[in-house]
Amino acid sequence: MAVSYLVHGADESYYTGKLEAYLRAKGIPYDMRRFGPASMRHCSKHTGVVQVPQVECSDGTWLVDSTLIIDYFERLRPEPRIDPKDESVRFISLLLEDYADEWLWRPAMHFRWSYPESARLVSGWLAEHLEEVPLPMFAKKAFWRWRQRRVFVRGDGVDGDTWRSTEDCYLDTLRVLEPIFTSRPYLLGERPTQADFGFFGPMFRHFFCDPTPARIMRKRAPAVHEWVARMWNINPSKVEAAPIPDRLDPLLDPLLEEVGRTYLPYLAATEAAFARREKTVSYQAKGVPWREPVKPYRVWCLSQLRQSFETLSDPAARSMETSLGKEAYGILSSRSTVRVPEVVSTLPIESRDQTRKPVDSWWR
Ligand SMILES: N[C@@H](CCC(=O)N[C@@H](CS)C(=O)NCC(=O)O)C(=O)O
Repeated sequence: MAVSYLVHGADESYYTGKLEAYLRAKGIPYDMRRFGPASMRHCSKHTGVVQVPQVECSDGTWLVDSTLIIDYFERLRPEPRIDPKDESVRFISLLLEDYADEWLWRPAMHFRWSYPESARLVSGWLAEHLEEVPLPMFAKKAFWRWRQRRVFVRGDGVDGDTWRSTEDCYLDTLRVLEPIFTSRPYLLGERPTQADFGFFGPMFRHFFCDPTPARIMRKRAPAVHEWVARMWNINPSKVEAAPIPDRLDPLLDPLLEEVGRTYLPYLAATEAAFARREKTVSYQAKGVPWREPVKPYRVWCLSQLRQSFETLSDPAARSMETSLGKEAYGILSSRSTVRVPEVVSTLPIESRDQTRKPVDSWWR
C-alpha cells in the first residue's frame, strides 16, 4: 500500500508553506495537522527536534527538515524533477535555497513581530495552537508576542542599530527578484527548482500574508506577488511541461553577489564562533555590526554546502568564483573545521524513541 503523509505544521509557518508548495508541485498527497504542545512532544520523541513541519509517514517513519525532505523525495519520486541536471545550476539552486531558508528568516520574523498590526493578527492565529493550554486567549496571544520577539527579533540581534539593515534585507530582495520574475516564471528559468521553494518560505507565509510586508510587496514588487500565487497554483503537469533550467544568466548576478559577500561570510563566522565554543557570533554585514546567537544548525548547513561544492568539476567550481566572489570561493572550497553533532542527517528516520533531550530548530 502507498505510504501516506501527515504533516504536523501550521498555516502561518515559513517552512510548512515551503514544504506544502513542494508537495503540491510533485503531486504528493498529504494531510495537515495543526501543531500544538502535545503534537510537538509526540513528534520530537521520534525525531529529536522541536519544530514544524514534521512529517509522520504511515509506515512508521518520519521526515523532518524541509531541505532534507525535498532531497529525499527527489530521490524517491524523481518525476517531475525540480532538481537541475546541470551541476552549476544545481549547486546555485541549493545555495539559494539555503540562503532564503536562513538569511531571510530574520527580516521575516522582524516584519511579523515588530509591527503591531502583523503581531496582533499572527499572535491570534498562533494562540489557537494552544487549545489544550488552560489560559485565556489574551494571555496566549501575549505569550506569543513576547516569546517571538524575545527569541527571534531582539534575541536574534535586531535593535535600533540593526533595524534599518534588517528591513533593507527584505527591500533589496524584492529589488533583485522583481526583474527576474518580470522576465520569467521562476527564479532560474521556466521550471521551479529548490531555489524557488526556498524563497517561497519567507515570501509566502510572511512577506505575502503578513499585513505590513505584504503592503510593501504589492506596491514595490507586483511580479514577486504574482510568482507567489504561481508557486501555490502549481501541479505536476505544469512542472513537467517546462524545461529544467540548464544555465545561469546575468539576472541572477545581484543575488549571487549578495549570497557570496554577505551570507557565506556570515556562515563562516558562525562556524568559527562555534569552534571556539562561543554562544554568540559577531560579524559585519554590509558595514553593519551584528551580534547574534550561534546556531549549530547553520554550521551544519555550511558543511552541507561544502559537500555539494566538492562534487563540482573544476571548471564549474571555478565559475563559482566568478559568480560568488573570491571570499565565497575560499569558504566553499575549504574543509569544515568542526563537526556539529548531527540531529538529523538522513531520511527517513526510523521510528524510535529518542533518548537525547530534543533540540530546537537551531539545534541548541
Ligand atoms: N530547518 C528546518 C527549520 C524549521 C523551522 O525553523 N520551523 C519553524 C517554524 S516555521 C519552527 O518550528 N521554529 C521553532 C520555534 O519557533 O521554536 C526546516 O527546514 O524545516
